[in-house]
Amino acid sequence: MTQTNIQHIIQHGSTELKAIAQKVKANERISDEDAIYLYNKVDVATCGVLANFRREQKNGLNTYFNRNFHIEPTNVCVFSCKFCSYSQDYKHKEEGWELSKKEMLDKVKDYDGVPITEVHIVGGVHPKLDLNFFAELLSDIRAYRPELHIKAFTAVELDYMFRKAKMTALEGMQFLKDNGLGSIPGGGAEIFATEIREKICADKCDADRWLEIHEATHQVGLKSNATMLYGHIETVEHRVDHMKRLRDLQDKSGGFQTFIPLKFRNMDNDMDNVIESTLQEDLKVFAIARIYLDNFDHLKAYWPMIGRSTAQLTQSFGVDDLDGTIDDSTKIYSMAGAEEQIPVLSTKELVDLISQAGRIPVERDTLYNVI
Ligand code: V47
Ligand code: SF4
Repeated sequence: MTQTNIQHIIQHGSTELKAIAQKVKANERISDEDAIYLYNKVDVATCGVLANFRREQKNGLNTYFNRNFHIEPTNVCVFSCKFCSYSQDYKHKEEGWELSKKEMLDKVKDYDGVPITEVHIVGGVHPKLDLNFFAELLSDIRAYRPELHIKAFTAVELDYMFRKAKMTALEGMQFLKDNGLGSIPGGGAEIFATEIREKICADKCDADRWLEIHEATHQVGLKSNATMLYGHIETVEHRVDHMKRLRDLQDKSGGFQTFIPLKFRNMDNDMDNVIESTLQEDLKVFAIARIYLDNFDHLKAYWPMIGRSTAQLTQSFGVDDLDGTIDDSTKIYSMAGAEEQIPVLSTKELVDLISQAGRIPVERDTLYNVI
């Protein structure tokens, strides 16, 4: 079916579209101009056909999920990203929370006997919680449940910890790895272009530093993910530039596992005047990412943010990963107006959701080993 569809595009598309479709069919890389052409001139359904072809080349009919839970150590944050509905600055700490190491370890203990494989730890950048605090947290979790994979800390949190500890990115990553860190999530990337960062997240680490920390992560032998916050004030050129920088680093270091487009939500933040993207645009973002990022094995739709039915639909637009079963502590999205206000899906519900969309549910661990 996908063969027939792509052949149809090759026969009947515009000259530019034919050339793009031929590249996809031959498993070749598309250019930045090709990606911009797809955004500006090609309808969402056609982008979907091309993305699905690439998805099935890479992952067949499999859609991956994992069993994980989240810990958010604090929502106190020294930075002031305009899109963030979640952080409290340090002066207004009474509105914020801050968990002790014991409280976080107790959250891990709550999952005793539950077959989870990953804990995902991300939060605000607290001025008092330093590298040693988090290294101790990692080693406490590792000592308590050694087989649990710890995916923790965005490059933004790591940048702050390493600067305060006066360590290079490489030293810091090695230190955290030695203490039990298993991989790092993809947050904090937003949109790399300086002119956009200056407007939406001026005070946190810039693109070069984000990329440096991910490169160091890969150099010490750990994997990471990459995100892109889209659907606010960026242009399609900014999106392509963002993906280009990721694709270039991936060529060099090879440690990215998954790309995760994050749809901007406008509730209760300083960008509540920005209209959210349409479903068509969301699907195009996924599809073009799948086509463009030929050296990323996986494309993830984070279902708590976009909702269950859109998550089902994205599987026909390049997505092969729906993240996991997640408990309700993922406040960064619910506070910004995510579809799923209490994001809990049992493994059976997630499996059914994937099967209903005509895909094969495959449970994975963080490193995509099949369970
Ligand atoms: O960097 C904050 C985003 C990210 C809003 O690696 C918002 O597996 C939309 O990166 N609307 C942090 N998005 C979370 C993150 C993540 C999530 C799931 C899986 C993984 C992974 C990583 O949340 C931030 C920012 O881009 N965010 N506010 C908002 N209003
Ligand atoms: Fe802080 Fe992250 Fe929110 Fe930015 S997005 S203000 S770094 S918690």
